[in-house]
Amino acid sequence: MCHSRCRVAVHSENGHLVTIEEDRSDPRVDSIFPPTRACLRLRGAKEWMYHPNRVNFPLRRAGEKGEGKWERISWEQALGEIAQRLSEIKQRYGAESLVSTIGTGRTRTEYQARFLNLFGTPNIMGQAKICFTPQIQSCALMFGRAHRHRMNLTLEKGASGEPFTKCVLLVGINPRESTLRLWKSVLNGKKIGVKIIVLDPRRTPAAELADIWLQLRPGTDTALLMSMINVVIEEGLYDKEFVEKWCYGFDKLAERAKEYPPERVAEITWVPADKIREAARMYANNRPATSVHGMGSEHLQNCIEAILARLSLASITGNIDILGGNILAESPVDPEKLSGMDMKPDTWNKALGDFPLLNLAHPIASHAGWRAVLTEEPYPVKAVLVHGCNTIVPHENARSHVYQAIMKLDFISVMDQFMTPTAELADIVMPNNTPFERDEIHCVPFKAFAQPFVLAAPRVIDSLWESRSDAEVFIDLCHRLGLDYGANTVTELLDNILLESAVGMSFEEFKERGWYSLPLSWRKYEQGLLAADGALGFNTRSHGIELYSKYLEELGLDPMPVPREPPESPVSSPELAKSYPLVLTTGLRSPVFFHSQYRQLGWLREIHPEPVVRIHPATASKFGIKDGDWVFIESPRGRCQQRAMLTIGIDPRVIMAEHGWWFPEKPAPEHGVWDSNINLLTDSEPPHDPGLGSSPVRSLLCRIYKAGEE
Ligand SMILES: Nc1nc2c(c(=O)[nH]1)N[C@H]1C(S)=C(S)[C@@H](COP(=O)(O)OP(=O)(O)OC[C@H]3O[C@@H](n4cnc5c(=O)[nH]c(N)nc54)[C@H](O)[C@@H]3O)O[C@H]1N2
Ligand SMILES: Nc1nc2c(c(=O)[nH]1)N[C@H]1C(S)=C(S)[C@@H](COP(=O)(O)OP(=O)(O)OC[C@H]3O[C@@H](n4cnc5c(=O)[nH]c(N)nc54)[C@H](O)[C@@H]3O)O[C@H]1N2
Ligand SMILES: [Mo]
Repeated sequence: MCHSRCRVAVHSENGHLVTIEEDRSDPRVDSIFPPTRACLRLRGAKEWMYHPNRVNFPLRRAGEKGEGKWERISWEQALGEIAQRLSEIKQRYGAESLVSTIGTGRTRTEYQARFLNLFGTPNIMGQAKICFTPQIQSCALMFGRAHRHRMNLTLEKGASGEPFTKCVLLVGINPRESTLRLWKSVLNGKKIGVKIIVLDPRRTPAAELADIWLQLRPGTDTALLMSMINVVIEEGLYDKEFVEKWCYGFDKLAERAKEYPPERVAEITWVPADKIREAARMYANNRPATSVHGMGSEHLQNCIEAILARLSLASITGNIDILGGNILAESPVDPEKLSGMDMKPDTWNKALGDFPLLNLAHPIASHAGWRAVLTEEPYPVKAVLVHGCNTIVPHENARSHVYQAIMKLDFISVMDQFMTPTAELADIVMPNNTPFERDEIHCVPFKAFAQPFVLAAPRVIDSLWESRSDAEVFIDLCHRLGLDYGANTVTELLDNILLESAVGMSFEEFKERGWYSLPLSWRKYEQGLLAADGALGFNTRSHGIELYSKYLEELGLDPMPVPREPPESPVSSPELAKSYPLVLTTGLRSPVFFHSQYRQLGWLREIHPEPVVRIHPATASKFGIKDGDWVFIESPRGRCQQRAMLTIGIDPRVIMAEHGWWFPEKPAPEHGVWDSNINLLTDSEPPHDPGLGSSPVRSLLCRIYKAGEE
């Protein structure tokens, strides 16, 4: 019910799902995938599957677009019509005039990419630009390979009785809500004396546990991390031998870091200088240290810098690819086999948006796709296939950009389990089954973001009503369009992928085994296991860790992290700040929701019934707001309402609002999507991260007032 890939056991009886529980069946796997207790979302699984409002049959729009009138049709009609519309549009405008949206990974992304490749369009569109792709690409730039924290392993006691990892740096991540397995490891680590440093503007559960909590101003992560680098270098706390042998560009980085002494950075970030020093010393003196970041530092227009700064800090302290540090990842499955990513260069050259670091394996930026619909530049986009994305909720500038674009399209189909406000705007809606009703394997489909394991997730019951999986739809569409998908059934597809991978068995066999993992290894750079040519070192141009990126330099981008103010902030736009005096950050994860999902499940909704905006009591009293009041939050682009929660856990100059809100119980077709949707306030326009197209949804300006008093 999310993309965490937790390990649980699911039971059925007579074709009905009955229980979901901790999986204790195979102790051999426990150190690789510790069994997880069913999370709150999983406790809503039965209600989700058997919900009376699930979309059970294909539907065709019967009235005007967005009017909410539908007629039931057969799958034959639905897929026949989609195939026909797509061929017409391809003939008239070219294959690239088809765009497909993906949401965050839900195991189907790769099947969609394969279809689009075959159809001839490079335009798979999503939020990857602000979700993990910045991390994937930063790692690729510095190491030529992704790193993954393996804290479940490294926070356990080693043979000597000591934990492998001595210090954990958490940058803009709130694992208790978003990443349960990591949270479990952090709790374990705390018990055995691992030092914890947290960078977060909010007093999160992790900040509560932390030895040092750095409460920074949103959007200033790069400055803070550069200052930690400054201290580590100035005080000689870095790993000289490792730097000399394996890092490229240290002197240049040192020179840049000199510009960010703690006293100067204290003014930028609001974090006292002595705390910055203390954190830098704690991180450097407790080795091995591992670090991880979340969306706090990716949802920024300068996200690549923040991540490069974190990775630079990890590199100069010698914490790369060692047990207890940041381990470089490998994947048992060739991701190109999974997605069929053998796109022709002339197709790829047509990809929308000019962001050189969103490469082949990654989707185009959502705003680039929607802009092409609205402006028909650089070419017209006429059709959109929506799979796994409630687009008018998670995408920036939801109404004047995304909604307007959808209304202008010649054709849009949506596949979902529910009639979301996005599905309500479709020409054709297809009923999607849930993961309990389909055969799947779970692995991470991107080369630079590999995880060493594959999990089997066989179906527990047959698909309910007429629902189908996304993979089935893409295989069928290929047949109708005369394209060779490479498999006629989902089982055949999974067999092909598994047999060609290190797993080496059919899905039938694999599902009995349940999992496969490569053994972990470290210090691969000393063994010639990373560079493509087998040389010692890393898979980069210099064969070193590129603290100074030759590739960024070639692209005309800054080769090293440089702190840049968010485009909208009290510092960069003081005039605007006079009427929008508060810093707004958006998107805290809720344990009962996955983005815009599950709000129709009473079982979960009772726990989190309404959208909440966190406000400091001093700020609230200044604006005449009491705890529990509905307040308008307004930016220069729009406004929405959320309920005030007063907390001293944030700075009085900052407020934090939730994303993902619509109200399935409010009348169709809008379902209240314009009431509390924070993406009415975010911006789809430049400046974006020049390499990735990222937008600053964590750092904007806003004002607030009590609803009814505007
Ligand atoms: N239950 C649940 N789990 C999820 C999801 C979900 O919707 N529900 N979504 C999944 C997805 S797709 C993602 S991407 C992950 C995200 O996982 P996280 O990154 O943990 O997500 P958030 O809680 O949104 O943000 C993390 C922290 O960033 C802080 N923050 C805000 N602004 C800034 C800033 O400028 N700098 C820094 N350093 N911190 C800042 C916030 O206070 C928050 O505590 O969660 C995944 N897990
Ligand atoms: N302001 C702001 N905006 C944000 C964020 C933020 O923090 N702040 N977070 C961003 C991030 S990190 C992310 S990842 C995105 C998330 O954005 P999305 O992943 O697009 O999330 P949802 O809007 O929940 O859309 C998912 C839809 O897919 C449906 N669905 C679930 N499983 C399947 C499936 O297997 N197949 C199909 N066809 N449909 C399925 C669900 O019912 C739901 O309607 O949002 C981004 N937007
Ligand atoms: Mo995400």
